[in-house]
Amino acid sequence: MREVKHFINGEFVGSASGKLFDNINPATGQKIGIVHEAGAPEVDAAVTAAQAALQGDWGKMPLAERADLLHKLADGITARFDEFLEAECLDTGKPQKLACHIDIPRGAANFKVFADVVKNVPTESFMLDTPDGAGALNYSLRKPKGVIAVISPWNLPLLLMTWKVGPALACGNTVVVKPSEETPFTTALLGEVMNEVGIPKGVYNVIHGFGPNSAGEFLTRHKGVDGITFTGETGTGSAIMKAAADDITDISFELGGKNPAIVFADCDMDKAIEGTLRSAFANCGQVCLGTERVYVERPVYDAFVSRLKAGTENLKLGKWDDPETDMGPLISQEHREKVLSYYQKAVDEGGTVVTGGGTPEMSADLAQGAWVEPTIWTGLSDDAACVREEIFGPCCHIRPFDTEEEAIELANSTEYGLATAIWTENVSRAHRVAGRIDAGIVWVNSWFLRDLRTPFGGAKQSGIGREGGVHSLEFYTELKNICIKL
Ligand code: NAD
Ligand code: 6OD
Repeated sequence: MREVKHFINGEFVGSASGKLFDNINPATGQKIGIVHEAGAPEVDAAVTAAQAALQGDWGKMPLAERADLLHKLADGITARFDEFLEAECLDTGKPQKLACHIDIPRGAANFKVFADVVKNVPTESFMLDTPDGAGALNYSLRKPKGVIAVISPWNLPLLLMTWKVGPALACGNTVVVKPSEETPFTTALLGEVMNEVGIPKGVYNVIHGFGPNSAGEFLTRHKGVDGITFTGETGTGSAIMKAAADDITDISFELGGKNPAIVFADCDMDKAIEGTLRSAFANCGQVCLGTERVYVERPVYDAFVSRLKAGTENLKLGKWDDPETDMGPLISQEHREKVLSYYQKAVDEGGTVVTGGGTPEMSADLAQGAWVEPTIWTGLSDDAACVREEIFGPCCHIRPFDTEEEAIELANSTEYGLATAIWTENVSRAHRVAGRIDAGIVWVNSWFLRDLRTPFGGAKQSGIGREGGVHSLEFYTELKNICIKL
């Protein structure tokens, strides 16, 4: 049984109130830890420590030294790879097959990539003519924004948290992180590595708890916070935006999606099936970039449905440490209820269940877990709830289309705009269609293939701003122009 405390000013501390909550393994339903819940005093202590660190060694540290430390931090995560892997898999139930290729390596890489980006980004300069002929030189400097509040979700806990902490620290900021209440382990473990590699006290702080009227809300409303970067549901983004409005605090949001895949008849069907199996079912469908709507050109529609069904029925559900496991449980019983309510709605709305649609039989030790079957539907109307609303479970709806124009219209007919996958071997079509999709990311013949130098974020209700590569600097630094009259 783990006890998870806050990490404030380089030390693990409990809550003054003594408030605790349970941490549950979603695969078994068993309690695996107790977590301290932060109240306003702990949030205040964390923000104060982060402010002080900006004035101390961290604020004065040369960039090259800071970047070296972030490389050491990444190496420190890798050195404790198995501990991070186990912690992440116990918290989420996700299979090690996934976490050891995505969550943990990316958790480390996020520090190295941004340390290198920050060292190599130039700023602009302009010469201005002046009436006296002497001119003026303008140049820009990037300064850290200050204390960054990082609020992260449970689906890829370490990856998504470090995706924000990496650039924040690389730019010289300090952070207060509020991980999801469902997945506190790896964020806490990272505190140990921060101390091991010598990151100064107060640079990385963690407070645990919930959202409304708890650690999350206290943090977003704290006057010492200079920027809020958030990944999570669109509705939560709206609540945080309201909290941020009071002090005009800057925000960066990565929110929900209802992502389409478009499968053209000229695709390589093997690639399209393999890619869609991953995009619909990886992480038990709990990836914001995941595919929940699949549009397939009519000549290959039947073949696609039947091959995706066969692939889905081959997925092995099981324990995280079984190397054969393809899919774990959902994150919680509460989320399971939500996903199962959509499974019911699909039937009520006249959909055909191609496969799945219910709960699987699991062995006795997993019987209390948050398991659902990977599910495919056909035959739903375009305005059905399961076609419009983000479910965030292992399910997708497949619908035929006849023309490229129709496919683009269907793909764009959503209030979200995060990601789209296009499957075609026709290179002209790939460019043409990709250019017309209203989303932050379009993959052609792939999915979740990430180059961390590229802009990442969502259009419409899927987010505000872009992070990744130099784009992260727009949020994590304050750009200052200096004008020198010569
Ligand atoms: P969530 O919005 O419920 O919670 C995210 C975080 O916000 C948690 O730490 C939570 O405690 C906190 N929170 C909740 N209410 C808050 C409030 N009022 N004030 C401050 N903090 C608050 O999201 P989730 O259920 O953890 O994650 C799933 C969602 O995240 C899905 O909608 C998914 O699409 C989205 N997501 C988006 C991206 C992206 O890059 N666009 C990535 C991953 C997940
Ligand atoms: O790969 C990333 O950088 C990233 N932010 C992925 C988001 C996945 C959402 O679940």
